[in-house]
Amino acid sequence: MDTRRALLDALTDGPVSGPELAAELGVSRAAVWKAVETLRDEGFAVESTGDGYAPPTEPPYGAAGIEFGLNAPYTVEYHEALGSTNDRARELAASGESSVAVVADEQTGGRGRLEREWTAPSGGVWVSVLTSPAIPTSHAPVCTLAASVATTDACREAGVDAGIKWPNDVLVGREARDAGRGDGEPRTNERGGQKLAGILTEMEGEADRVSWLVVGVGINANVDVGVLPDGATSLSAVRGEPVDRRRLLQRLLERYHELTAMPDRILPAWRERAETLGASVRVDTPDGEVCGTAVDIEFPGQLVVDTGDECVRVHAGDCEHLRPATE
Ligand code: BT5
Repeated sequence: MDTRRALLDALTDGPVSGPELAAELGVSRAAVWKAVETLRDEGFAVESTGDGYAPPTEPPYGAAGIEFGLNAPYTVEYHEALGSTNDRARELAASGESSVAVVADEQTGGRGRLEREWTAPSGGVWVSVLTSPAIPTSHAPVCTLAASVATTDACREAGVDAGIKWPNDVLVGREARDAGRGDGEPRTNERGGQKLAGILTEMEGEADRVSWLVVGVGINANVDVGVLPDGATSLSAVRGEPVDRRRLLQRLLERYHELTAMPDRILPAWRERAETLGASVRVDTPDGEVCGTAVDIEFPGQLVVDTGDECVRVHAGDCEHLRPATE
């Protein structure tokens, strides 16, 4: 492990002295000091106290701040602005890197599926996680499902009742919509069912093995709804106040790591959070339109739609909820 990351990890448990750390890591005190300076250069204001080095009270939204206290094995690469974090992650994959989360405050060329544009102004959480999972390429869609669950959970922890729309959207969920109904408080109702986040998964590999996989997640965190396309909303708009992006992103990364390490848990977790299941849907697929009731999700990610005549398995497409599930 590099000294910078070891220092960040050590600081999580409170102040640590230079000599202690040098001994623990088997590096010189000068190397420790250099790591402290590197963190300070990144805007992570390590303090020198009588008890040793202490972390800043409000870690910034940057590489060191996001890695600080992060319980997932990713190195964070942070940019103020980038074309697309997925493009940068693909570059890193080409140079043989893995377990990296590329984060940007703003994207100038954010991409959705099928080369659609993704609006990504400053204030959102725009991240691409590069990994090399030991799975066949045909299983890769399950990683998108894991990312939707992780995103939903991170949004819920931020106090917004989010739910999943197959295949890759996170919306303001059903309960938030219902809660806002008829009580003179239109904030959640008005934006209910609207898109909070989207996911773009890209990969390369041979049939029997993924060589790299990039899961790009965009969450409209602290974003003014006025700059978003119709049908979109943000966490700050729903909450009425900004969200802690650092915590949101850490939770997302931790849940994504947890779930991908235990693939058996992904589908059950997805089902519990899905807005699509039970809903009447219209899915635009490469082979035409499928209409019916979404009844289940199957490994690694196909939606089962009961058309009334038969159950059709849909592997890819754009899904519209015509009527939500009634419970
Ligand atoms: C997605 O595509 O929803 C995938 C979005 C993935 C974005 C992340 S951000 C980090 C990483 N880097 C990238 O360059 N991309 C990923 P899709 O299902 O095709 O939806 C795209 C459609 O969503 C657009 O055509 C717009 O209608 C709408 N849209 C665009 N920007 C949006 C936003 N910020 N919030 C909600 N909807 C948006």
